[in-house]
Amino acid sequence: MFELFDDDDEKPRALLAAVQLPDVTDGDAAASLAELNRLAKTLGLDVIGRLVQKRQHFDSATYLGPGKVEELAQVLADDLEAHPGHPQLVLVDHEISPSQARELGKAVKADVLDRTAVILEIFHRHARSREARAQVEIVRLAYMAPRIREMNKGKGGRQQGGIGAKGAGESHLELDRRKVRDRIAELRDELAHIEIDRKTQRSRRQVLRRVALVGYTNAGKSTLMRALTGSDAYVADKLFATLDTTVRALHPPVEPRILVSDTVGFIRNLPHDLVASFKSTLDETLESSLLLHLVDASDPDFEAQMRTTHEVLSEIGAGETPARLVLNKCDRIDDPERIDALRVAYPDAWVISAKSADDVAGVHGRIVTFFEGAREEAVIKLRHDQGAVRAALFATTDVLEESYDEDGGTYRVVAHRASLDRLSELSGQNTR
Ligand SMILES: Nc1nc2c(ncn2[C@@H]2O[C@H](COP(=O)(O)OP(=O)(O)OP(=O)(O)O)[C@@H](O)[C@H]2O)c(=O)[nH]1
Ligand SMILES: [Mg+2]
Repeated sequence: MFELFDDDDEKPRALLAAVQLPDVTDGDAAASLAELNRLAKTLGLDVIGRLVQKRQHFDSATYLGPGKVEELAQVLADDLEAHPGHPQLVLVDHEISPSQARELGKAVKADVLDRTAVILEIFHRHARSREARAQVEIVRLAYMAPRIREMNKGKGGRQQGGIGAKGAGESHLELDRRKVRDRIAELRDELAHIEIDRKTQRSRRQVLRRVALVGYTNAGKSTLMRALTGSDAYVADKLFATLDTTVRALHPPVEPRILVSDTVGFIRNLPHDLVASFKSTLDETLESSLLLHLVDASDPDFEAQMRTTHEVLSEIGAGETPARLVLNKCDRIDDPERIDALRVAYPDAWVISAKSADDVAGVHGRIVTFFEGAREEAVIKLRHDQGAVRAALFATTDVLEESYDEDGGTYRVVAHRASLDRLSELSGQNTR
C-alpha cells in the first residue's frame, strides 16, 4: 500500500495520532500507541512524533478535532520544509471510516493510514505461503475497495506520497466493485483447494500428539519453536514475523512423536476479518491437545497482552483446550524480586527464557510429561502361577520387553504410577 525506499534517508516519515476516549486509561492509551510505533517500525517507517487528543468521541469528519487537525497540519508542513520531498504519513491508532481518512488526509496534506491498514500491510509483506497470501489479500481487498473510491474522490490533484505504488497490484486506482468481487471469489476458490490438501495432510497427522505455541506477537514463539524442534523457524524482532503455521517434531525425539506447531501472533484490535481469514490456519491450533501460551514477561504491558490472547483464543474456539502459561524472556528481567512476584501471581506458569538451553530442556520434559501423563518405566517379575496378575499387567501397561525363564516372566513396562502401584500390590513386589 505504500512504497518503501531502501535508502534510509528516504524512509517515509510518519506521525502517530490517537484520540483517547474517556473509558480508556492513560496506561492503555500509551501501550496502544507504543505498539503502533512498533508496527510502524516493522514497516520501516521513520516515526517523527506522536499526538494524543483526549476527547468524548471521534470527530465524525476528521477523527481528531479541528484544533488538533490544524496543529498536525502545521507540524507536517514544518517537517516537509526541513525534509523537502519526503513522503509523509499519518498513522491513526483506531480503525476509521474511509471518509474520515480522506478528510483528515486532505486537511493535513498527507496520506492517512489507520491501525487496520498498518496491520494489513505488515501481514501482506510477511505472507509467504500461497495460503497466507490469499488469506491476506482477501481481507485487504475488502478493506481497500471503499477507501480507494474515497481516495479518488478526495485526491483533487494532490500528489500521492507513499501510497499506491506496490501492493495487491498496480491497478488499485481502477479497481471497481466488480473486479474486487471477482478477485475475491477467485482467491476463495484457491483457498478452498488449499484447504482440501491441508485436510488430507491433517488426517495423516491426526493420531499424533500435538502441541501448539500461541501468544501475542513477538512473545518468542518461533524462538522456542526453533529450540524445541531444531528447526529453522524465522525469528525476528518484528511484529507478525510468522504468518504461517509450521509443524515440526519435538527434538530430541520421543516415541510416539510429539508435533509442535508455531502460529501467527495476536495483537490488540486485531482486525476481525483477519482473524476470520486465518481461521483455517489456526485450526491447527484447535486440533492440538496442548497449547503453550507464550508471554513476553519482560514487557510492562504483558498482562493486557495475555488478555488479548485469551480473547482471540476464545474467538477461534480454542478457549477450552488445555493450556499452560509460559512466561518467557525472563532473562530480560533484571530484578529477581519481579521474577518471584511473577511466580506468586502465576503459580502454575512455567517461567523461562527461550534462549536458555536448560529452560528449553525443562519445557521439553514438561511437554513429554503432559503427553505421557507422568508414566514411568518399571521392571516386574511374575511367577508362572501369577496368571491373573499377568493379565492385569497387559491390560494396564505398555510392555516394552518380556523374557522368560524357569521361574517365570520378566516384563519391562511403562505405565502410570497408579497402575504400577496396583501391580505391586497384586504381585507382592515393589515397583518403585
Ligand atoms: N532476551 C530474550 N529474547 C527473546 C526470547 N525469546 C525471544 N526473544 C527475542 O524476541 C524477538 C521475537 O521473537 P520471535 O520468536 O520471532 O517471536 P514470535 O512470538 O515468533 O513473534 P511473531 O512471529 O511476530 O508473532 C526476537 O528478537 C527474539 O530473539 C527470550 O527468552 N529472551
Ligand atoms: Mg514467530
